[in-house]
Amino acid sequence: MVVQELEKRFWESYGGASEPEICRSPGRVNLIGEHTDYNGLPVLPMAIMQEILIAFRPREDQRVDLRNVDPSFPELRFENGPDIPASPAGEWDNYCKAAIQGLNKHFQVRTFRGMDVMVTSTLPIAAGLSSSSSLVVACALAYARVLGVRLEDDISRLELAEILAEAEHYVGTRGGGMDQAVILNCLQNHACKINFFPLRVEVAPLPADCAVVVCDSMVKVKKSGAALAKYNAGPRSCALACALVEQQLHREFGDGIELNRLGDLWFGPLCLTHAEAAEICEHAIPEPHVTVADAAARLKCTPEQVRTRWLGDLPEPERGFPLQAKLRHQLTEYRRVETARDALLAGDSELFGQLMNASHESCAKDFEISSPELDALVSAARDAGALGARLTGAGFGGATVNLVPKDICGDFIKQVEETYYCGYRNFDGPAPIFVAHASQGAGYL
Ligand code: NG1
Repeated sequence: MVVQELEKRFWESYGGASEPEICRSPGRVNLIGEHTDYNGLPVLPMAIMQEILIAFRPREDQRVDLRNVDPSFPELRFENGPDIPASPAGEWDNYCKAAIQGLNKHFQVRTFRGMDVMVTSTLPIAAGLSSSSSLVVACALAYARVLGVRLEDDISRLELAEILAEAEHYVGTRGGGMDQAVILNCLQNHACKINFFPLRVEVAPLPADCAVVVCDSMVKVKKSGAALAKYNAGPRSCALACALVEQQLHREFGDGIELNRLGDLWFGPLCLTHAEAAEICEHAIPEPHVTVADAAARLKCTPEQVRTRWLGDLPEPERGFPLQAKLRHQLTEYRRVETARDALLAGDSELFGQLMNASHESCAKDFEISSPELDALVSAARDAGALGARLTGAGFGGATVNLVPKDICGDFIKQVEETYYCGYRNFDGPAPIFVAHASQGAGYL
């Protein structure tokens, strides 16, 4: 139905003789492993049925014409070329520009072709369900077809995911590769455990006795807007923590060792155990807060260099950056993801739920990406019988993900509706809660 409507809207809008092709790209919900991907540490998300669909057709010229069935998205167009200038932050054509520029660079495109695009979506926006990466992937699939590049023959799904993770930095976020990887590689009824550098995906079945329930906190997080700086605080603090850990490694093992990202402690040539990595981190950052001046003194550079190399314009808290807690979240979340994968394989939903709960505490207290609304929603969900409840995605708002025994799912939804939506938010519309079903990866219809 949605597809027919999309085709109809494409014809009405663009006319022409040849039929458009259609591709789909799902959203995703992250079950566990938050803000770890950009450090090269694993994550465990699943793709969901809510999706973006694109009808597209190549054009004879270089123009890319973007229209959306939803009238709140303005019609936009741009010229394809070697260096596509970005639109102001927040414009939705940036996601398509990111995809096209990424593929142009990878395939060293010289003949820049345009396309007509009509978008429709069942994916809530700015709810932590990765609508932005889903749009990037959908646009990339459309443009790949225009270029004559065949998915899986000319480019593997893993390769495309890696290219698009990098390409999405075009919009200004310094995200990792979780979203593009799960959107392209997930399997129906499964979650994906994803490792990075190099990208590897393994699937694990979801518990048969539980439902994955997503609750939107109704606090929008537009990463193209103000939330961008909040999100980037994660990668920036971790980059500085990584530089301090690298210096500790130099002290212990000599100057030759490079630590490009925190994950290299375990996955690089160092291949440390969890206990060894934890000890190095403790020695590297022995106190809770590190000021720019402290960091400069330790890294033997100027405060300006600390800013240019690692922190950018991140505002300095009065007591300094809470790097010790940020690092603790990375170390503990990595172990939780590993155990959560084992719990899935063993069909142990209780354990999986406990790990989700512990992840939320760590995200809230150590990584500081929760909000009063997310905490209230998580606590309402636990009171209503969730085995596990946590924020999902970038944080600061957006959605929570909950593991709920199937036999209490109806009552769970009713109770969360009453406590959070009616009680806490004073909202009397239909509660934005849904049971998420794990979808297969993006592709052509
Ligand atoms: P969402 O929730 O889609 O904004 C972001 C990053 C992920 C990951 C998570 C936090 C992008 C495109 N996505 O996801 O890579 O870091 O936050 O775990 O930046």
